[in-house]
This record gives sequence, structure tokens and C-alpha cells, in this order.
Amino acid sequence: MSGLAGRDLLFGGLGADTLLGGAGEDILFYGTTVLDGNRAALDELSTFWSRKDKALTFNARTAQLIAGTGSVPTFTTTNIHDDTDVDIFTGGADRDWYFAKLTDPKDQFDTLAEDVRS
Ligand SMILES: [Ca+2]
Ligand SMILES: [Ca+2]
Ligand SMILES: [Ca+2]
Repeated sequence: MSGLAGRDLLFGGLGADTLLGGAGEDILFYGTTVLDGNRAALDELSTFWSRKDKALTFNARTAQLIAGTGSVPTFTTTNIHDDTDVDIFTGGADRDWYFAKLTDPKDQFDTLAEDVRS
């Protein structure tokens, strides 16, 4: 699964996935989320993550998503789930946000200026 230039949301889902963010600040998810199948919340998330307001820096956006915004559920392990398969993440250019498994067998990812959570 590949993103292009711009801020992408890449959902690995079940199974071992290879996610390529490409340029732009992307969010890469290792497994399933409560957002899956919730079109309205996904659209809201996509719109929020794409916002270019100066005050909404990468850190401000990630903090707001962890806290929850609008109808987008909090970005916590309650809502974002590991699928236990080993996923391969390449965020590409710009800072990216990974939801990855950090215990063996770990997901594999590049770590250039990335923000990795599990
Ligand atoms: Ca991208
Ligand atoms: Ca996966
Ligand atoms: Ca990227």
C-alpha cells in the first residue's frame, strides 16, 4: 500500500503489510482500528490531518488525535489495534507517525525523524 506526496493515512489491517508513506507527513497503522468502516470519522480524520493551519504543527496534530477530536476516537491502544503480524513501514520523506509493534516479533520500520507509538 503506498501513499504519494501529501499527508496520507495508511491502514495495514490484518496480515503482514508493506506500507509506503511517500512524501508528506503520514500516519501508518499496523492493524485494525475502530475507524475501519466508519466513513464519516475517516473523512473527518483525513480533513483534520490535512489541515495546514500554522498552529497545527505535527506535534499539535498528534496531540489532538491522542486526545480525540470531533467524532474521531482517541488514538489509543483501545481504538488502534496490533494485528501481531510483522508489518514493514517506510514513511518516506517528512515526519511520519507510526503505530507499530515494538516487542518481538517487531514491526520493521525506518526511524528517520519519525514518531513511533505502539
Ligand atoms: Ca505521503
Ligand atoms: Ca498488518
Ligand atoms: Ca512521509
